[in-house]
Amino acid sequence: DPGGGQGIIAWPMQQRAGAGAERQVVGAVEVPASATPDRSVHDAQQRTELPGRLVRAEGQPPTADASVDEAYDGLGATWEVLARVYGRDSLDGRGLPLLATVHYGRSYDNAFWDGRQMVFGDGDGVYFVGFTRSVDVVAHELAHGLTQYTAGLTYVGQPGALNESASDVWGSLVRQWVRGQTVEEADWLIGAELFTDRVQGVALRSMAAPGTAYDDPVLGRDPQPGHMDDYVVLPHDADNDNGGVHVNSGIPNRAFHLFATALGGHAWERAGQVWFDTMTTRGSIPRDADFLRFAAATVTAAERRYGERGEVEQALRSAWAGVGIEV
Ligand code: ASN
Ligand code: ZN
Repeated sequence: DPGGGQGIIAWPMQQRAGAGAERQVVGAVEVPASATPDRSVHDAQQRTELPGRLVRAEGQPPTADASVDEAYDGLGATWEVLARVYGRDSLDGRGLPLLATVHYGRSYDNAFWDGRQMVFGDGDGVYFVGFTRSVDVVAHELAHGLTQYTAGLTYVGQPGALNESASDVWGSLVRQWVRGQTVEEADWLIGAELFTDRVQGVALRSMAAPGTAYDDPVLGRDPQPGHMDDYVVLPHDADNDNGGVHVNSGIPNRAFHLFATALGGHAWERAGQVWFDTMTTRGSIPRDADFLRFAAATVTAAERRYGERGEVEQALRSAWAGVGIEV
């Protein structure tokens, strides 16, 4: 395959740790309206030394480089959602500076969070374009940092798939917020801008319909299940995506989609708030939480914020049941 790894994307050799929208405030607001993010975007100039050359610091004007500006804007959108919607100042809740590097490596078909910063490849140009094109992918990588500072979910097996899914949830929420979309208007796709025309597929993943994002002679077929009956059991090693963390994430992804669409409106409001509370409340879930443990914690979070046996809890239990998890 073009990436040389298993499946559609070359996962890094060693696993790294780890306009028009209505900006409605639904959570506790702890971030002053005057606060701003602290972004810096670097250019690796096709090499792999990090962070590379600083090309755009906070407050500086757009550059002539689309990758730099897409990364800068994507970091900004993610920071805005965390701050304005959920009242959290950056990944650590204390204004952590946001670092990104673009033009990482040559024809690099991926993006990642290395435990300290986001890194984006340009894609090979044959199957993939630059990985900053999709704002949800920028937010996905940033969200790995949020998970690192909060729930700390171990990146293997079910907790790993929950870690991946949480990044897709934040990614999609940021995409929807930037576009001002309701749950019905949203496409629920991750990486919809990353494929070249040659690829038979619409995106890297679909949260609404896992397993249907692509089916291509070269890239293969989207391997994601959307129900526990189809859970993919893989060895828990790096050659097998740490037990299919990017595969089985389809199950909690679809649970979130079912939950958000049952509630209607904007997904970042009640549905997103329940996921945010679950991920960021100390002691809510252990680092090695499995799907059932996580699902139970979302119910607790929903009860705390929206009351017991209400509409939100009802929608949530039905959503989990819809993917084969009874809580
Ligand atoms: N793009 C992948 C991700 O963020 C890279 C990785 O860490 N396996 O999940
Ligand atoms: Zn990820």
